[in-house]
Amino acid sequence: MPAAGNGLLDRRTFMRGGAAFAAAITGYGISKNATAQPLANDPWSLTQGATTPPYEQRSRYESKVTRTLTNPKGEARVQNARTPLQLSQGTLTPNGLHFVVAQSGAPDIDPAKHRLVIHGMVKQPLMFTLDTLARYPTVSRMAFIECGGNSAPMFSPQPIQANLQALHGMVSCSEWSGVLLSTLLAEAGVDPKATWLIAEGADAPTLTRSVPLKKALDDAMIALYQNGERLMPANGYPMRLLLPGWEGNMSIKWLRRIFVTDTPGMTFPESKTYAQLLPNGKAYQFYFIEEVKSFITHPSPGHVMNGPGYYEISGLAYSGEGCIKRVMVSADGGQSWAQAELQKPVQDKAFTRFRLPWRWDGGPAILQSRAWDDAGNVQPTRAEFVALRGELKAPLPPTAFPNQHFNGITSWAIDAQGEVKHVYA
Ligand SMILES: Nc1nc2c(c(=O)[nH]1)N[C@H]1C(S)=C(S)[C@@H](COP(=O)(O)O)O[C@H]1N2
Ligand SMILES: [Mo]
Repeated sequence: MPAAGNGLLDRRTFMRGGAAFAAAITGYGISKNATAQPLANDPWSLTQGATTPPYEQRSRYESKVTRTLTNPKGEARVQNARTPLQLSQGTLTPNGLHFVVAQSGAPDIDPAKHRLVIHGMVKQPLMFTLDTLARYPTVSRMAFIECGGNSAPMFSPQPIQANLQALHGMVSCSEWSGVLLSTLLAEAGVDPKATWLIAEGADAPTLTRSVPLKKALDDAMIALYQNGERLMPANGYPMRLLLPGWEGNMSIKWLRRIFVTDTPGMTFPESKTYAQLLPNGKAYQFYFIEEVKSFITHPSPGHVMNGPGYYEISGLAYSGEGCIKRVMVSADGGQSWAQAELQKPVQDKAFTRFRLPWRWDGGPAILQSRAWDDAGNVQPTRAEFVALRGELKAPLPPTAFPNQHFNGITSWAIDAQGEVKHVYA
């Protein structure tokens, strides 16, 4: 039941269990003493446990599972927090671990005083409070948010030795609930000549971005809840714009204004920070979509392989243009590929978890994943990506943002000692 070279196993026969499964997995759960000896009573089994608090905190043994911060003292410049994807499972990012980009910190907004206005080329300008928004039909959906600068270290000419969190940790996925922007725009009555809107946040630098009206009327949401509770302060409390699948900076947090117009704003951040530089010295002025992408989260740099034998290769795939259709995995640096199992449900513009059984023989291996979406896009190899979009001349620290929108294949090399390293293959 090998499915490809270097120990990749067929997911269908493997998942069914039976003799093949037993042969691969034997030994991990077996103890000679399991039946012979009663379990010892540890102290925690002998006394009353902790009191249930009104709001639960996770186990103190998990306290090292945290975001990494670029500006931990909150100096007057941008703050980034990266999600520990190598320590997570499934497809949903806990609110406390969602990545953050905040140009000047999280404003301490009093929800009772916050207002959202919609004006400009509309029949009827509107102003909303949190309470009035609650009267409108609510929708919920899974959606990833990815910073256009996520994976920027991959532009380095040599592979930067860093963990997944440093390389790809500026993407997270949540269930968002709120009101579709199209519902509010319908009430405002958009002028048929309008083509853009300009969204503005209530934080100090009032980050503004131009959004094509077409996207606003498609699946844009005024998000009020994140994984069932109100938004986290740093993720836009009490309301944010959510543009599923588009570069994160357009999903304006602490949203207070939507100005409907017939021309893009050409605001400072969209001409300076958020234009995609190309090798020929030109730039894409508006570059919205986070393209189809995947990476292996387990194993990944920092994980220690515990001797040869069975492992599950698992990772995340997503596309800003639709649903993930297929993920292929290689254990021999791209010479042969096997199809991974996709965790259901596979949702539009959301994380999809993929898994594949692997028998590591203890020798060198190069693990890669490659994703396809249902809009017909395929994730490029790094070489293909770099040929089109360029790379840097010199390596930069992993926290730099030299360029944006990297979606090429990521490669992890495993050596005979079981160390996992970032390589270009
Ligand atoms: N008002 C406002 N909105 C903002 C930002 C900001 O600094 N201020 N940062 C943007 C950037 S660059 C990104 S990538 C996303 C990140 O969303 P998150 O912090 O909830 O992950 O928010 C965007 N919205
Ligand atoms: Mo961003």
